[in-house]
Amino acid sequence: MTRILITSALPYINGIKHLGTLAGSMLPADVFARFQRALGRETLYLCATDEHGTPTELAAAEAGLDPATFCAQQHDVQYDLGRKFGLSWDHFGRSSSPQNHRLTQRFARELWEAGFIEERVTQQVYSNADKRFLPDRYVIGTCPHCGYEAARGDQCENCTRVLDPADLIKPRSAVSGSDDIEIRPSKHLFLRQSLFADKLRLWIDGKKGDWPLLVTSIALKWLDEGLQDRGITRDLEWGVPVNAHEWGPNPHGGLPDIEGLAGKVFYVWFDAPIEYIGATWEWADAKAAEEGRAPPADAVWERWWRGPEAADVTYVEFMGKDNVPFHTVGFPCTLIGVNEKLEAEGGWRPASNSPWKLVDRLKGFNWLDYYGGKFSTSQKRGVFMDHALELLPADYWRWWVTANTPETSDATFTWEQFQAQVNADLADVLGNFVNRILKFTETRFEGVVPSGGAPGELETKLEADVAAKLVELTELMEAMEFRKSAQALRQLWVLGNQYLTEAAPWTAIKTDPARAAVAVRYGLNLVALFAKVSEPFIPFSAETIATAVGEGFPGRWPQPQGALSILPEGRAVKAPEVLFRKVEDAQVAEWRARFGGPEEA
Ligand code: B3M
Ligand code: ZN
Repeated sequence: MTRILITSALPYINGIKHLGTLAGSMLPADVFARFQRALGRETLYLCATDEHGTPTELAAAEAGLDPATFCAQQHDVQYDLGRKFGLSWDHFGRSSSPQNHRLTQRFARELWEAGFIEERVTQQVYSNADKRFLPDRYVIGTCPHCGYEAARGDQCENCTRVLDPADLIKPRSAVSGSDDIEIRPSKHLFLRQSLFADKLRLWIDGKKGDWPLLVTSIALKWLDEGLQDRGITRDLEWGVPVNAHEWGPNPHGGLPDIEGLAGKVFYVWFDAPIEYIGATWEWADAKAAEEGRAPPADAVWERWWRGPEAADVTYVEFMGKDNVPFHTVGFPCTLIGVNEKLEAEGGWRPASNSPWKLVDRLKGFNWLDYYGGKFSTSQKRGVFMDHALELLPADYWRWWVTANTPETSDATFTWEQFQAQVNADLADVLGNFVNRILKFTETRFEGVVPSGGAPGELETKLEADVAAKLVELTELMEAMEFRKSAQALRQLWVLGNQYLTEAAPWTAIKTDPARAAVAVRYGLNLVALFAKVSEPFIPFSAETIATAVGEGFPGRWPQPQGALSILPEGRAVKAPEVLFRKVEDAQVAEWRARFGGPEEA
């Protein structure tokens, strides 16, 4: 039996996420997790807020809060919105958790002991006005290449050239605007990634054909450009302290005090992916606490990550394309380094000294944008998770986003296309079908699944068509082809509608009640089937539909044989309230005005 470990890229703590973030990691991960659970596989779907880094410190300051308070609040906001979107996380953790502090420090120690970490003195921009070091992108000035006056220290937005803050003419702080800045030497730790280049290439080459081309090509491009050693510490206050004792006792150990590193923290991209493991530990601790048990031994959560016990785990990661380098190169380097150290210490021994798992399947996505332009928090362009739920139930968004997953290319959200698609698929096809057959059962069959009558040619054909489509859908879901899966699901719904139109129980009832009974029975079984296969996509509506035909929820993923023999004859059923209201033209006009339209793109 396979176990499935699923993680989606960790949303940054600052700010509510827009539909693009949902499309590019969290939602497909959820669809996949729900599908895997329906198959009966032991599944662990984890996510967390990514809480460290300069943007967090600045956002907290802007909100007038210390980072810890700010993050605690924002974590709850994101957790709540995720739940309302039906994201079925087994745990939604925090990269600032004690568990992640411990793991980050432990991995750093192991890398250090193995000689994979080096001390270097780097030149950093210090702002006297802000009393802080400024990361490259928080230094702005005039681009030496094109003269653009608001170029960022890492890259010029205008001519796209990569810059160093020292290149900028008239540099100033993006935080305060002050030009009272200076270059100061500062000591940092570097992970010697270049040592692992060959191992990485071998590993990534082996994933060709298995991972999307988008993913392997981004990863290989990084390797082709020559793998650079990576700075893994920063001059910030909010984060995992580099000098371990500054944080508190860590039974897993941390780095020794290194001169010149007091008060510094690990780089956010060093500790954030480690939180995938941290969240697993948090999950185990939370579960124990809920059941009134003491925190479990490491082995309890490590069985998802290492040792012979993890041999049956398939680890699947979901992310947007910008995150791919960090997951195919950055995080694997951390783990490969730690694993090499363990190996050097006398070969793998079970559990306590076995290697950590690297990702097995990595699904990367292109962008979902808004009328061909970027979603923008600052310019209030596009739909964000909180507003989306004020307008319409979660399933409308889940359906549209999944059906338009930016897999092979970027996709774009427009209100017009959204309206057309949810009205056609959800209201006209699925909603109408469920409603039609259940209402008819109530008025003509006393609200029970009718018995009697023999299936005929129409039913034989329906069974064959449904079985074939179901096989196709199941394969597409296993392959994580979400856009095509949504298409196959829609085609299943259409098959139901076509059948009902042809079988026309409303006509048959007048002349041949037995024929009408057969058609209604098949129709109701289609409803039950739709509830099961729609669950990963539109879980809230699927539950309503399952309940309408007296089925438990969530159900098991159906087998092609017997897919239309779910309901016992005589079972009482009941038409639900309107499943999907249509999106009206007036609403589209209003929302376009409120959230921005093509004009501003
Ligand atoms: N916090 C999300 C982003 O780039 C970033 C992912 C971290 S995954 C470890 O939007
Ligand atoms: Zn420029």
